Amino acid sequence: MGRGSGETEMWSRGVAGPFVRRRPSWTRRYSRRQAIGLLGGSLAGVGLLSLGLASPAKAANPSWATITGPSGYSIPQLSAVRNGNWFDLTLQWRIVFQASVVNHEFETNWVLYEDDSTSADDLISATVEPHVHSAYSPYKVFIPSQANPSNPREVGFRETIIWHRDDLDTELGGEEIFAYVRVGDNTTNSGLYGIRTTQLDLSP
Ligand SMILES: [Ca+2]
Ligand SMILES: [Ca+2]
Repeated sequence: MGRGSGETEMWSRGVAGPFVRRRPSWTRRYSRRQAIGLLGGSLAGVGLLSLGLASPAKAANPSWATITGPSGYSIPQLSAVRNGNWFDLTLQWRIVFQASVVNHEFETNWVLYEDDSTSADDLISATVEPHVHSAYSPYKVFIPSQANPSNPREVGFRETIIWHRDDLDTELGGEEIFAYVRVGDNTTNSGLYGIRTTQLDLSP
């Protein structure tokens, strides 16, 4: 799975700048999926485990790279454009590598979640035809010195994938949508490290 309708392009930009974190919502809400019995907390927990983020040590930048945002942003940026019942979710991220690893092979992708303060976060797969796909975007495999020969320490990504409003609507009230951007060094079999993106407040 995971093909989706995403488009990928590689690009590079300048230095990152300041980022203002949104205030979290403290409003208690009940999961729509829990209410109608489709998805319990245990399933969401499986998603977290398979993400490899159950281990806190991995929910961070590795020593050999920094996952950052596009030009002007210090963390990956998630944005949405609504088209009727569908949302185009776009993720922009950039990975800044240590000079010693620019000839290694890496993989990167992202995974979409809905923040839930009262149970495990919901992993959001796309189940509505014709854009059925995994919550995990397809892996992009690359070698920095080949992906960006003029500046191999920085490789940028931009990807747009479609979700239906019914999949994004995981609870009563609005949704706190975010993603983890993940990177792993295939040359050293480092495992995956993940950085959380900005949060989108949607009302799908
Ligand atoms: Ca929530
Ligand atoms: Ca909702």
